[in-house]
Amino acid sequence: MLLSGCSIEGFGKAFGNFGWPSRGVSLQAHKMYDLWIASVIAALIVGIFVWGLIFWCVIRYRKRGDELPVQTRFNMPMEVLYTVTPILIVAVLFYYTAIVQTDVDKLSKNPDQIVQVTAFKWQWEFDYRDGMGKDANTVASTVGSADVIPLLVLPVGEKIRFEETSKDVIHSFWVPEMLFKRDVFPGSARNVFEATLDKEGRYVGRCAELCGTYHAFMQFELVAVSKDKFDTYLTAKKGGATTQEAMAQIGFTGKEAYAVTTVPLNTRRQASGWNQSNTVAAGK
Ligand SMILES: [Cu+2]
Repeated sequence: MLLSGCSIEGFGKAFGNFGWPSRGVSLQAHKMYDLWIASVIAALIVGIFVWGLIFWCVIRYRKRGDELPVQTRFNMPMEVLYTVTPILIVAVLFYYTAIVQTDVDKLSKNPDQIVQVTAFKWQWEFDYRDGMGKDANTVASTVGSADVIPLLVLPVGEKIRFEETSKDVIHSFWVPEMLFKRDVFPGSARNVFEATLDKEGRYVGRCAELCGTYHAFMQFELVAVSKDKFDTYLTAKKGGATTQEAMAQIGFTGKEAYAVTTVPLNTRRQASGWNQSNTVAAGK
């Protein structure tokens, strides 16, 4: 009866989400979060039960004399218990993990939005596409630079298909608040995943695969907005507006037209650039 007032989310929040940043901002993230918290609860129950048994044994069977008890009593049932119990635990965890993973990896036939994520050393390009696959056309595009963090503006409540490709090495697309990352491969390997955002907001994104000297520069920002705002944004982009001009059209003006969750890292091009005659080598 006491437990009926609890929710997995409430329990997770009370304990700092057990290491996750939040419950996430997509439907897929919520499922992974719930699986994680439920697994922790199961682990705690097993843990408390085992600690109980240990302390009970320590007290109940403490030393009573110098005579050694029989060393093999109950050894067969114990061995069986030691084998069967972990298999059961793993089987249950595997079952729920498989369900959530299948769901997170599920691709639909008709996604509402298709965005191609192109990673390169050391920036991101986001292309809004008119269809699926590498032969579809780009209808609007945003590319980051050393001075401007690229924004990935997407609608909430719609199935978004992310198609990933890299121009050089392996990178990894990661929005911590989506509780999800996926490697971005060069060549013909095209990683695809789908997500449905359900919380408007601005979330930092990063490259999660060490890809070279300026790996840490590979940041972007996911801007989750309402469907109406997204349509306005995309129409403006299609009409030739810059990302910042299009952002202004949906109410993000001034500084808000740029990333708010992160800033470009200092390239120190002037201070430590190569091939410049009047500079000092880095480290001097
Ligand atoms: Cu990278």
